[in-house]
Amino acid sequence: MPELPSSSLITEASDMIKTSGLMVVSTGAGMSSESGVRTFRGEEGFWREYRAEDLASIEGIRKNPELVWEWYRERLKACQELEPHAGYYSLERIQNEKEILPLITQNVDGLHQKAGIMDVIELHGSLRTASCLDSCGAPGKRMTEELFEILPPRCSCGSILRPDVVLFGEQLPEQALRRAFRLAESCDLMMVIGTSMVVYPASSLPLIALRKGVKVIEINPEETPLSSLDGVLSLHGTAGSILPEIVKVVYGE
Ligand code: BJW
Repeated sequence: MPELPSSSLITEASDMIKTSGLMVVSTGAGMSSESGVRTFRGEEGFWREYRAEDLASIEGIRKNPELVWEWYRERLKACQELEPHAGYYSLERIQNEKEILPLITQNVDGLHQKAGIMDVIELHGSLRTASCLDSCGAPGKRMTEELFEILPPRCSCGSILRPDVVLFGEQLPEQALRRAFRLAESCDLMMVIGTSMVVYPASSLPLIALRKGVKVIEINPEETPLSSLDGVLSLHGTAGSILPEIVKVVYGE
């Protein structure tokens, strides 16, 4: 069993949630790790095995499209087979009990939606579709098994397809980013779960909230650049163990 933070810290976080108005949740790869999705950084992360620039960049796709598409094929297969863990259902419960609050995520795996969480703002896109690397204007294609029969998959114009995720150096989807910034500026509590806080601009969201005097609850087994900042209640542990404990205290069951 993963270690839990002291019950007084869980109570403190629960009180903050109970008394908050607009609470915003922002998640990263660590949210999915107990469902079996690999994170990017850290001991078990993808970037221990691959170079980020080889896989998560336009140059990487152009240079070795087969390698990049094999990686996405494996990830898509895993995501389709995996199920949300208890922490997702805790977030869904909080979302339903408080009011329908949007949830901001850097994840592309669709697990929040699988758990019934609504209004998910996907900052880094998703694994649902792929589109022309050369932006020919043809409609995007759904990422299904057939798409992976011949690698790399191609657009009807003959160019290579690229997954509709945000790669390094690319702009984030404008509307999603605008909504996320607006929420960071207007919320009165933010919960940040399972991100190393190193990838901009997602990493700036809690900093915006803190600058406005808003408290931030962080859930992460490791220290991050956020953990020791003033205004941050840092709960050291995993999403799958801490979130159900918080829900128990907030809703008394
Ligand atoms: C648990 C847990 C459990 C484990 N419970 N927790 C210099 C040159 C060029 C660019 C830049 C530069 N300096 C800065 C930039 C900008 C760049 C950036 O930030 N780079 C940094 C790495 C330095 N950002 C961008 O390029 C972004 N675009 C942009 O800024 O546009 C404007 C611009 C353009 C050009 C120049 C400058 C500005 C785009 C970023 C796109 C990121 N893309 C990826 C791949 C997405 C597609 C895909 O998934 O296939 O997004 S990379 C990867 O990192 C992925 C993630 O969403 C992202 C963040 O990772 P995350 O979620 O934080 O995961 P990890 O693995 O890092 O951490 C997991 C955490 O969970 C850890 O802390 C664990 O402890 C914890 N954990 N188990 C709770 N059970």
